[in-house]
Amino acid sequence: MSNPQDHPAQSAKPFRRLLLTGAAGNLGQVLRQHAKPWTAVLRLSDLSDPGAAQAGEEAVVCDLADKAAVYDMLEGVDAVLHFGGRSLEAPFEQLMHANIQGTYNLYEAVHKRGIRRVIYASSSHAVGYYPTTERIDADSPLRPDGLYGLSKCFGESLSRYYFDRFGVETVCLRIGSCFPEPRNARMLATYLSYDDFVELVRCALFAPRVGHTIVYGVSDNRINWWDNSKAGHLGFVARDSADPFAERFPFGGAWPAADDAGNFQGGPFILAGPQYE
Ligand code: NAI
Ligand code: 15L
Repeated sequence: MSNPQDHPAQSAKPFRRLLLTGAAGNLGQVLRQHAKPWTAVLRLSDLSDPGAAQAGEEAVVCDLADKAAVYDMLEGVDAVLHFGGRSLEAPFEQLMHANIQGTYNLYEAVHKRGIRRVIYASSSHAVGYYPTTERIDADSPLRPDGLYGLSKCFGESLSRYYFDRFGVETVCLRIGSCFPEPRNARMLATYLSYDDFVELVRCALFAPRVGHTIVYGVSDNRINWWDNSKAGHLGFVARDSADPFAERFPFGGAWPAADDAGNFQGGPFILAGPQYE
């Protein structure tokens, strides 16, 4: 692995080396396009090959569940953008491997390497069992809507512990639905545009002090379930909105039954969890 001093032309950048996990995934690819001004070297990591490293990049194929490999991968890193892992509901063993063991390995290595800050891709599914009629904030008790959401609760609590015990700062991004455009009526509330997403990550990385912060990753949508007033210190201001897409998803007059998944913020994830007879 190269040394930051090997890149003197880029030494004016704020960070010497940032690690991006999940670099081959959807959001990892978005960040790869935008993170270069932040760091002399962007270390790209994933289970899948993130593709050839370009100028100012390094590529490391690594399974987050491999503790020794994760420790090696964190050598020389200043801060971590942690976007790797299972991103949907899945059998527990898979979530355990990637999201629970993987995130634990990451924080252990972060602490042992003396790294001061992690931006952690949590999910709104950590709180997906709140009804859509309720507005929640960073202090609302966790209400996961499945095993995937539960694995994100683990990451949030793990990062809380590593801050309280060791002072490792984390911003937990409870991302809503980050795609090029909203895909359904639920996303009129949960949509996060790519531009707003990159700005949120930038704010989380560069705010002078973050301690342990929970922030909802959501654009400035008129339908608004999430109150970000406790994350004002990040300075994040969403510029985009799902509202221009609203006419694509008109209300059809079909009121959901009281126990319908559509009544919950997690929407279809509620029905994607383990099924019992
Ligand atoms: P994605 O599924 O496209 O990317 C995840 C990446 O993690 C993949 O490239 C995969 O190969 C990698 N990965 C999986 N298991 C791994 C392991 N054991 N070791 C190393 N790498 C592993 O997901 P996406 O959409 O890019 O999401 C990124 C993160 O953001 C995920 O943690 C996801 O839970 C979170 N998130 C995303 C949202 C969205 O709207 N895209 C919403 C809420 C949370
Ligand atoms: C998530 O947590 C997923 O990672 C993402 O793929 C979307 O499904 C998103 O939630 C959502 O709720 O739309």
